[in-house]
Amino acid sequence: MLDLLLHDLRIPPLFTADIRGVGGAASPSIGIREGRVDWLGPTLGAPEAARRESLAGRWVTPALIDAHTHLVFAGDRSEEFERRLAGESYEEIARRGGGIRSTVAATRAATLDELVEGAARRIAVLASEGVGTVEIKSGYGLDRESELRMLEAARAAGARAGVRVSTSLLAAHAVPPEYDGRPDDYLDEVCIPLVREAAESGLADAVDAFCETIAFTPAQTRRLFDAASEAGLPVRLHADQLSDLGGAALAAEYGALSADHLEYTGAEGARAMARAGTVATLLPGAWYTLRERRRPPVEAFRAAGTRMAVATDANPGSSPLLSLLTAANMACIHLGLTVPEALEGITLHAAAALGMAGRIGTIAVGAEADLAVWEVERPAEIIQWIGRRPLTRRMRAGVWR
Ligand code: DI6
Ligand code: FE
Repeated sequence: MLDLLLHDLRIPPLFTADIRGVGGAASPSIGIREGRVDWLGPTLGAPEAARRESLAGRWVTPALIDAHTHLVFAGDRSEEFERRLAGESYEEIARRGGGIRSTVAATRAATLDELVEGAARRIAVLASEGVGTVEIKSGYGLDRESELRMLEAARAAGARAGVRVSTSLLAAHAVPPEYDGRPDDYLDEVCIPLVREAAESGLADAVDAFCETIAFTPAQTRRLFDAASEAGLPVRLHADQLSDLGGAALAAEYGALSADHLEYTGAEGARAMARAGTVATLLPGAWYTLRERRRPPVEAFRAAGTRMAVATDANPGSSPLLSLLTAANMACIHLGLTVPEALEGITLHAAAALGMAGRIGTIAVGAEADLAVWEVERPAEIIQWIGRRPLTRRMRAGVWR
């Protein structure tokens, strides 16, 4: 017997393709048991349920997934925002000790409680738009204690906000001041031991790095990824954001879950990612905020069959964006995605980017009952509008939030 049967609802074809009887069914319904989707099919002939609920003909999608954020941090970077408006570049500010490093100083000084509080508030904003799962990175601690505190804060903030959290250890985000000019020592003494510790404690679900001229070289990234492989943690990479260092191909070589940003990635990198099953996570919020010109090679991803996700990259510097729907809209307007591609990018493919395909980001038997219900005539309206908030309800593991 089902716990709950949701009926009188519509499911976009994108999410019913593999489900026999639902795509074509005039009146599909979703059966839920113990927090998971247990049954899908036409309402007529549905199994018995303890409770039945009509959704009054509304559209239902999987709850949305934001597969790349830096939501745990302290401090404020609005002064940097103004400096960039006055003409200074992101790289110049970073080289002068601002940027990521200024958030590091504030984050190191913050308590666990302060970090949880701030992150939970930001997660709640994403959730109010229909987000049910968020990836959160460390990377503003850059020492053992502060990085672990960030990961702990990410988990606690998710629990407080009622959202699933997937964590990534991003100790290799920047070189901290005490290791100035000694990035390899920082890797050997802090990042690599942390990979092992985060794997053993279960605090990190993956390892991430910033492979860039202002951060870590491909050779340093490889050393970190070798440690991750040894520790049994999957990897993802901030790749080819500001220059082409071959980051996409490097990520693919390590079977990365995702490579993210990718503005400078070429067709060869796109093909390597497709072969490895590495998801291309597009981050139009950073592209917009930094006024980038160069666009990620969406055509090449399509041609190669590289799956594309869309995420906010929410952070206090390069992407102060707490709206996944706005990111999806920007991915269409600025980067050239179609509406179905954008919808897949914040559900199915975002789940793949987290190594959780089949479990979230889909409406399928066996998947978590993480759902979003929308007040729109057509699903495309979810992506079309900015600031409209078309969500009416969100369900997590079978419970309305
Ligand atoms: N790329 C980004 O977009 C963020 N980190 C990264 O490696 C920016 C983080 C920040 O500016 O604070
Ligand atoms: Fe990022």
